[in-house]
Amino acid sequence: MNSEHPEEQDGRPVGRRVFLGTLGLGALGVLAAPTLQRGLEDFLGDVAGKDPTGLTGLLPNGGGFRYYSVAASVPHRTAADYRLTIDGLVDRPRGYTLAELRSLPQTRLVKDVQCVTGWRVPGTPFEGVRLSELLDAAGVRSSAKALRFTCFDGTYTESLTLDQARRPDVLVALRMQDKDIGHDHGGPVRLYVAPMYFYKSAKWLSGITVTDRVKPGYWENLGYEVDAWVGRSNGRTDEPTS
Ligand SMILES: Nc1nc2c(c(=O)[nH]1)N[C@H]1C(S)=C(S)[C@@H](COP(=O)(O)O)O[C@H]1N2
Ligand SMILES: [Mo]
Repeated sequence: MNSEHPEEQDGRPVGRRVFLGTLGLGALGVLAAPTLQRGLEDFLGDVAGKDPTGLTGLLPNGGGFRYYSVAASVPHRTAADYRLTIDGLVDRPRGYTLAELRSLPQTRLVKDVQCVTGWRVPGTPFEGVRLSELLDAAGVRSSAKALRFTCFDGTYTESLTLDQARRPDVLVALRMQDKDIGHDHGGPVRLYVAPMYFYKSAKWLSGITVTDRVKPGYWENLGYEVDAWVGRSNGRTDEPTS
């Protein structure tokens, strides 16, 4: 067993809490997908960790990424019908089309992607609009403390504190791996929270609501940390490589 896979360590409290929480939901789709996926992921994780030759590029979802969705099916959105709404404790709530987001200044980051289950994709380029820029444009009120993110899969949610959201390495991402983000990776727009585990990077992003307190997101309600700093949360002790 690979010690990079914290969920496999017997008695690890977070993993067990997550597993029981998932069972408690009784939703077969939610339980089945990750469970069936795990065996393959262990294999892929080992390959990604030990074989630098690019073998993972030949596997489904090449480049080392695993496909994740807690929703059984997700509608497709294009430039014609995509909207991102910013509302809540702001002076100027509004919706953005994809063209409007593309017309704003774009920031490019190249960092490692790290899933909490152990797999990692080093040096992945993401590009998009700094979340801080959208917040400034919306005029965040003084009573605001946090953000709640919603997705057009209808199920997934995420959260950040306002301080976290204002970091320069947090993007509303339009491009990943130097391509427009495709549907499977959460396109046309996903969140990208570079310093945190990849579950914070909500796919199919459709709503940002400014709130007066943190409302834990989907995985956080099932036991994962709200402050998901890579290497400093979820029981991991290793440090990120960049
Ligand atoms: N809407 C949505 N966003 C999501 C998820 C999800 O299930 N639904 N899974 C999260 C997790 S746990 C990971 S590791 C990444 C996976 O992104 P990928 O499918 O592009 O590899 O998306 C994150 N964002
Ligand atoms: Mo993940």
